[in-house]
Amino acid sequence: MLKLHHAPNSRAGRIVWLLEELGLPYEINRMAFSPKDLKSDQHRARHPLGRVPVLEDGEVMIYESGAIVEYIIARHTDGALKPAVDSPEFPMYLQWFHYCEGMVMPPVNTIVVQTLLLPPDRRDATVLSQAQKLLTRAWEPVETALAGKEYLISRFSAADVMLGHAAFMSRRLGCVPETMPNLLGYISRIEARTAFQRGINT
Ligand SMILES: N[C@@H](CCC(=O)N[C@@H](CS)C(=O)NCC(=O)O)C(=O)O
Repeated sequence: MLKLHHAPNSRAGRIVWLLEELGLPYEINRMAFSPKDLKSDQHRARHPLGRVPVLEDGEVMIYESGAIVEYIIARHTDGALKPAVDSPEFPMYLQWFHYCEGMVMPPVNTIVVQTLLLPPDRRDATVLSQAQKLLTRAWEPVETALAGKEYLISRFSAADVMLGHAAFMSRRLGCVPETMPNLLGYISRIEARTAFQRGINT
């Protein structure tokens, strides 16, 4: 059975969400979001940087949330939640799927570090405000792309699992401006999905 190495309030929620959307059986190794669990020798043997998510599938051990999503779709479905390679929607599917970790999550990471993880005396207001500006700018093309659409392509897809989760996290950090109604509506639709709720509440 698929085994997900997990910590709460992390990108591991994306994988729970995907598994729930697909109705696949899985088990969870629950760890605390703390160095004691994540930086243990046992977990570093799964992920050298001691991060989550990590997926175990028999002999396979794989990390990077996007790679895990691709892996599950390729090995455990017959192409669910992904347009066919020759579909006109395939390029945009790929773009938004990778835009998540490529463009959105780097400033999100900085904001988390500068507002939650660092002790107050080590936080840097300039670094924080640069990251907030970068993140707002990164959402602008998504706001435009979502005009008149429910999801990133014409139906719910794994690109939404990636970027939708990042949008939810950004909103939680107070970094989705009220001037982006398409994105805010999109986040509400994401939040209404039962599988998503399981993903973030696991
Ligand atoms: N690009 C990686 C990022 C993995 C990552 O940074 N995960 C965070 C949780 S969202 C983590 O494990 N942080 C713990 C730490 O940095 O000690 C992915 O998408 O899986």
